[in-house]
Amino acid sequence: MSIKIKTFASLSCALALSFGVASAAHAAGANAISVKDAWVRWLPNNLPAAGYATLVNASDKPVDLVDISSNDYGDAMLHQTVSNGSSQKMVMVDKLTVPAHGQVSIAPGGYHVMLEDAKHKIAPGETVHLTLKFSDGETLDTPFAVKSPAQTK
Ligand SMILES: [Cu+2]
Repeated sequence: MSIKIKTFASLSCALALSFGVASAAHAAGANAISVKDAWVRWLPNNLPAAGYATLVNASDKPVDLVDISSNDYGDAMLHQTVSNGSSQKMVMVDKLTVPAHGQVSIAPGGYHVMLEDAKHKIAPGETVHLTLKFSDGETLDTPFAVKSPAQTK
């Protein structure tokens, strides 16, 4: 009798597991956020690069970009350039809200993704990947086109 109960318990466990996988797959098919015009301004001599993109929210709720990571760079952080009188400085940004049915641009002069400590040689013309994590649980592995400063003029 006790063996029978054990078998039943592990079967329901397996069912719960497969349901979990199915609902995760469903959520991934209904992403609220999409990314367009993703590119990186590359600089020579291992200088930090800057990533830019436009985030589009198709849902009726605001969604925050809460984390950025990359297999191509040791460090990926969201920064904002702010004017301080005649000078400019960069500040760390914890989260960036993409408004409901709206979009936000990570663009030169405003926000940028600071990319430091490249893990391998990266050159213009290549593609790097940034993993963007959002407050609704979405994770987007996003290709960014690497461009030289001359290509972005
Ligand atoms: Cu920066």
